[in-house]
Amino acid sequence: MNFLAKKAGYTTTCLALSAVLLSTGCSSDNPTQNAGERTKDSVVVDSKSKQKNMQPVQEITLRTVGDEVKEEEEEGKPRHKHYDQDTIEVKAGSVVKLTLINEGSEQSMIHNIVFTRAGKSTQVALAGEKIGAPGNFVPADTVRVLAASPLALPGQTVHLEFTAPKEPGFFDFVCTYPQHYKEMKGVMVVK
Ligand SMILES: [Cu+2]
Repeated sequence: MNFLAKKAGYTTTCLALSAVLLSTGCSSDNPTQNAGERTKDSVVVDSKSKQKNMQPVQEITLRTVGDEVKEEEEEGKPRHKHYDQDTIEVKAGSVVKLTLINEGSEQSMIHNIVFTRAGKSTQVALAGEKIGAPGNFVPADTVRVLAASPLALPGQTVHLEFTAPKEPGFFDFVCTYPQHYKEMKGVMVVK
């Protein structure tokens, strides 16, 4: 935006404000104030045209449901632990704000969510087991691990924020609490 356009926009704001407040305090002589007010305008008035330039934010809620399968229930309706979605779609390069709600009730239903490179979730989970509880069962492996949430105890909710990869592709997600990776996993599609 060139200076003239900026100034024109600011003047319009001044006129609008003056009409409402009967204020004569608008002055174009103060560039700092001008810039500040333009920023506010951009968010409130001009949000649609600005959105293209902003990093998109994507909010995702995932629940962990079910407990351990008891032997007598295996034939009937299994209620083993799992994420309520096995596929997540995110926009490439977006800020992902993920909420993980642990709806399990048994003591061993401690969960997290760890995003890994495609096909690496089991490796990461097994490496996480060795790290143990002090390290939240997440290996310090920035090559295979993209992002990891804290652990959520039964009934707890935890949050994780990360930037999705810029290139479209597939990633895995998995719970790295010991032995949970067999049932608790899914795929993140970056579009
Ligand atoms: Cu788990």
